[in-house]
Amino acid sequence: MRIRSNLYPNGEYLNDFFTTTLTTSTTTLPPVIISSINNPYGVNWGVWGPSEECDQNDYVIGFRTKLQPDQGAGDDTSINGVELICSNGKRIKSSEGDFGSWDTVYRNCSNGQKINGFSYGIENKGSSDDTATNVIRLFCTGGYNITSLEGRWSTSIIKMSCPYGFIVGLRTQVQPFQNSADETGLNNIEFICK
Ligand SMILES: [Ca+2]
Ligand SMILES: [Ca+2]
Repeated sequence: MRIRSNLYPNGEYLNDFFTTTLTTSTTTLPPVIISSINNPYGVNWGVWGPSEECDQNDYVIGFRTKLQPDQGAGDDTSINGVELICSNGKRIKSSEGDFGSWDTVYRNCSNGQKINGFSYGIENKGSSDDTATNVIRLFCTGGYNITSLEGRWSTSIIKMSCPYGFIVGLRTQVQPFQNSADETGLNNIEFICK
């Protein structure tokens, strides 16, 4: 509070000589990884691909999945890949399995909403034809999910949300080609929140 002092009859005030510039410091929180790796079945076949991120200050606005359709009596793998689209149009993905095909379109949140979580559906281990990941859905900040191609053998669904920030990148774990043994394609996924 500025107090006019009688000691300065010309209206001068001591603080006038010490101009302070307030700097608003922005607290940068560290990135957080949210991952399916601690899934209840211990589904964990394969190796992790590279971590991929949107450009600085961009964020994910949509995605699509790569799905092998139901092979009937043949060996199934269900989801084989996930590709994200960033707010500047850049597309990012980590490793992908060999089977199936990509959704023909990207599934985006409406009105440029950001994404702050995912759900992950997996099949329990132990059948002679395991498939691992069957469902990946993303949560838009408006409170609804976006979906792409999905398999039908999920026996458990996990939901995970960013503790703060929004999804800006990913990494996927994919089982390498087994050469006609029981293939599973994509096993786990992690997202980077910033
Ligand atoms: Ca099958
Ligand atoms: Ca299989």
